Amino acid sequence: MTHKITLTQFIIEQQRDLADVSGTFTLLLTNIVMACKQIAHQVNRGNLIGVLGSADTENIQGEVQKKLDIISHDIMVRALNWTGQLAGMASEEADEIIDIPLQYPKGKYLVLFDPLDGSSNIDINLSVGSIFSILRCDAAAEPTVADFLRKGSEQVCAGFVIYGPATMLVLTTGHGVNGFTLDQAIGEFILTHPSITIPEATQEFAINMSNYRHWEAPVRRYVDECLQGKEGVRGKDFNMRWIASMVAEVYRILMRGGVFLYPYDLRDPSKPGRLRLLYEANPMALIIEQAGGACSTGRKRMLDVQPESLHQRVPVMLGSKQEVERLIHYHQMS
Ligand code: AFP
Repeated sequence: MTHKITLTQFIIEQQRDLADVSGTFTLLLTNIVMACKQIAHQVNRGNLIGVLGSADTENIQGEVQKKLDIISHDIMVRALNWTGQLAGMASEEADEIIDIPLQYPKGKYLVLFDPLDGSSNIDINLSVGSIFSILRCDAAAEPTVADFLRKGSEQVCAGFVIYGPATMLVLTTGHGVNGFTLDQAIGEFILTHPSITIPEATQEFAINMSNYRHWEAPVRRYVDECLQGKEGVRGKDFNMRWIASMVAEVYRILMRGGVFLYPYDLRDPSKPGRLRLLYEANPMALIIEQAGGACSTGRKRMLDVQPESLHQRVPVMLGSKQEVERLIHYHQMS
């Protein structure tokens, strides 16, 4: 039987090659992954335990929260706040930053997360996921929001778990991207997709076409040219996908290439996009770049965007490098 490399073995072996990394980081990652296993269990049992449907509350985004949004948030906070590895947390489901309770020691990391991305799909049994981002925090006192408002290029780790037909973890610590499949029989994530790389070219784009009238001209031009197919300037036909679950779109792109767009939307200037910078766009941008792709707002490399608020939204274009570079070029020409 071939030796199965567990996530724990992988992390420890990878950390050996990195200077200045204590076991604290490995333990933190282990605890985040434990939380995701618990979320996977809740998602998988769904209606059997009455956790589907709306919680009849709203988050700071003004979006109706699903019961599983709140359950997943609580699981993540409870899995991490006691560990002594964190200085603080931030969640899509919490208006303010989450302090570490006084009875617990503090650590040198910040974790920012979307506990259940794509949750509008949970009631129709489509893939959803958890997204997380880890920053170092050397603040002596209690961290403030300012400690969280760091460029994506400062992340020390980014990952997501997709709760789909298989429960999979995709992870980067800045040294490539690796995929792990949850072996339900032993409750361990097993390395199944080492050194993931994204094809530079693609014939598949993902966008919510119903917003066409609200897009800026460069995005309309890009999509129009994809739709013109081989008779148009692109000289090839394109396929379209839209799952309305970013983790699923990003995973597909990591596996076979493609481009995902949630662009600037002219409807509400206060909401320059739907996706949130700190705990959706930035972790996905680090993963995509580490896999050889690109991620941009259309006008700026995502990892270079200076955050201005905790729940700030940004336009997102990510995936196969050639397509993102074409989109950037169209924005530059506009
Ligand atoms: P939810 O978590 O509210 O389902 O939003 C998911 C998401 O943030 C992202 O995962 C999808 O790509 C995008 O929204 C889907 O947006 P539309 O519903 O507007 O297509």
